Amino acid sequence: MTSKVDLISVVIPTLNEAGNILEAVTTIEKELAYPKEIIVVDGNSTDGTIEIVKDASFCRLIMEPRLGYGIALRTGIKNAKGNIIVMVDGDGTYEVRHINRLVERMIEKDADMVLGTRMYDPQKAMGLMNFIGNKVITFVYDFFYSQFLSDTQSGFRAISHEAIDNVELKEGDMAFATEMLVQFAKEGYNMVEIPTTYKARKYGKSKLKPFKSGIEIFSTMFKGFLNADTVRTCQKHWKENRFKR
Ligand SMILES: Nc1nc2c(ncn2[C@@H]2O[C@H](COP(=O)(O)OP(=O)(O)OP(=O)(O)O)[C@@H](O)[C@H]2O)c(=O)[nH]1
Ligand SMILES: [Mg+2]
Repeated sequence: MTSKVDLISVVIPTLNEAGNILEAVTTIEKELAYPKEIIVVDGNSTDGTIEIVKDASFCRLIMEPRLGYGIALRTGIKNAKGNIIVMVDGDGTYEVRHINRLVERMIEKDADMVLGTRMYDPQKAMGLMNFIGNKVITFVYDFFYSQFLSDTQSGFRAISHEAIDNVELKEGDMAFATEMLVQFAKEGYNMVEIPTTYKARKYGKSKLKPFKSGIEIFSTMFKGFLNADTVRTCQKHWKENRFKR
């Protein structure tokens, strides 16, 4: 439960995002209306991302040479001082101007996590294969973990620091985002969504390897409910939380 804001730690993983990162961090610095720290976790970019972040004096740069989206986020979270963590990609695809809405909903709902869902985006900028993959993963996740999320692959989330410290997260790459949802459902943490938009990448390449990530995400979900008690526990938590959403 997060009922007040002391400090928000915005954690942004970057790997070769020189054409995207400055706009993302300056928008967050300007728009986020709460005490904040902006942490960029870079995986040894070679395209000038590091220099851009160093020049943006309001950012804290952490180097994480081990590759992987999950590893970068875990390192950022470990170094975060805020009671709320906002994670977002540094690739310019999320509407970071909506960051206050994530935090406001978190307080309003006393939530443990608020996700920005891209599924009600009128512009429909998400590629068809990513959209279908996301829908299938989300359907399986919601079914087994008793949730009603619409976009489990959203990387734009406000998270209670206390809650995330309380769960074990081991995934090193893209499945990290799903592992977090699995662990939060098991703990009975309250997760809600707000609509946000999705923009096509203007610079650089996606690091998502759909086949490898798909296998890792499905095995993360299946591993999670191998224990029959998990399904029952999640149903019980869902009933307890149903009026909070
Ligand atoms: N530090 C670090 N950051 C990474 C690594 N892999 C990806 N990232 C960053 O994590 C964010 C998400 O990666 P993306 O390549 O956008 O992957 P995605 O969002 O699943 O794919 P798209 O939907 O195509 O954008 C981006 O800001 C990347 O720069 C990594 O190994 N290390
Ligand atoms: Mg992305």
